Amino acid sequence: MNEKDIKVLAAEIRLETLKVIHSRGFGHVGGSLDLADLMAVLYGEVMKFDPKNPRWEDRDWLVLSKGHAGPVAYATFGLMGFYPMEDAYTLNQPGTKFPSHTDRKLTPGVDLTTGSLGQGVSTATGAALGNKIDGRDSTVYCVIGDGEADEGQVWEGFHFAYAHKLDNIIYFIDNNGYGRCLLLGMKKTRLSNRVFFWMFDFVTKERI
Ligand SMILES: Cc1ncc(C[n+]2csc(CCOP(=O)(O)OP(=O)(O)O)c2C)c(N)n1
Repeated sequence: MNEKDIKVLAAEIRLETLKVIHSRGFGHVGGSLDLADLMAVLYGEVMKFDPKNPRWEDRDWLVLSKGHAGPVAYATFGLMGFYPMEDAYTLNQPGTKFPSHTDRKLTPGVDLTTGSLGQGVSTATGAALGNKIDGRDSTVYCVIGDGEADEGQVWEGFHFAYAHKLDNIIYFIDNNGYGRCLLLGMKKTRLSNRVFFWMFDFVTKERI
C-alpha cells in the first residue's frame, strides 16, 4: 500500500472502531482510536497474515497487551476480511465473539488473550521465543500502553527478551499520555528508550 492508501485505511479503521463501540454504547474509545494509524501500517503494509487461515503458522502475530483496545483490532480484522464487519457490531453482547478485551479463543485474528495489563508482554515474549525455537519466519508485534508500562511484569518481559536475544519481537509503547499512572509511565518510557534501544521503536502519532 502507498501512503495515501494507508491513510485511507486508518480513517476506515477509526470509523469502524467507533461503529463497533457504538453498537454497545460504551467502551475504551480513546485507547482504541489512538492505535488506528499503527494498525493501518501493520496490517496494510508490514505484517503477513491470511484472513482465511488466521492460525497460519508462519503469520506475524499481533498482541495488544493493552487488551482494552479490542475494538480497534476488531475493526481492523473485519476490514482485512477475517469476518464480515457486521459481526463485530455485537461487542460485549451475550454470546458475542467480540468481548471488549481481546480473547484468542473467541475472535479470528486475535493471537493472544489480553486484558490484565502487563500480562500480554509476557505471553507475547513467550510466543516469540516459541516461534524462534520452532524456526518460524514470524515477527510478534506487541502494543503496550504507557500506563501499562508501570506494571513490573512489562520490565521482566523485556529482560527476558534481552536474555534470550529475541530479534523476532517488536514492542510499541503507545505514549498517548493518558495512562492513569501518567507520571511514572512517562518517565519509564523515556528511560526505556535508552536502556532498551536495541529492541524499541518509540511510537508517537507524529512519527506514524
Ligand atoms: C492489571 C490491571 N489493572 C488495572 C486494569 C484496569 N485498566 C484498564 S485500562 C487502564 C488504563 C491503562 O492505561 P494505558 O496503559 O496508558 O492505556 P491507554 O491509556 O492507552 O488506553 C486500567 C488501569 C487492568 N485492565 N489490568
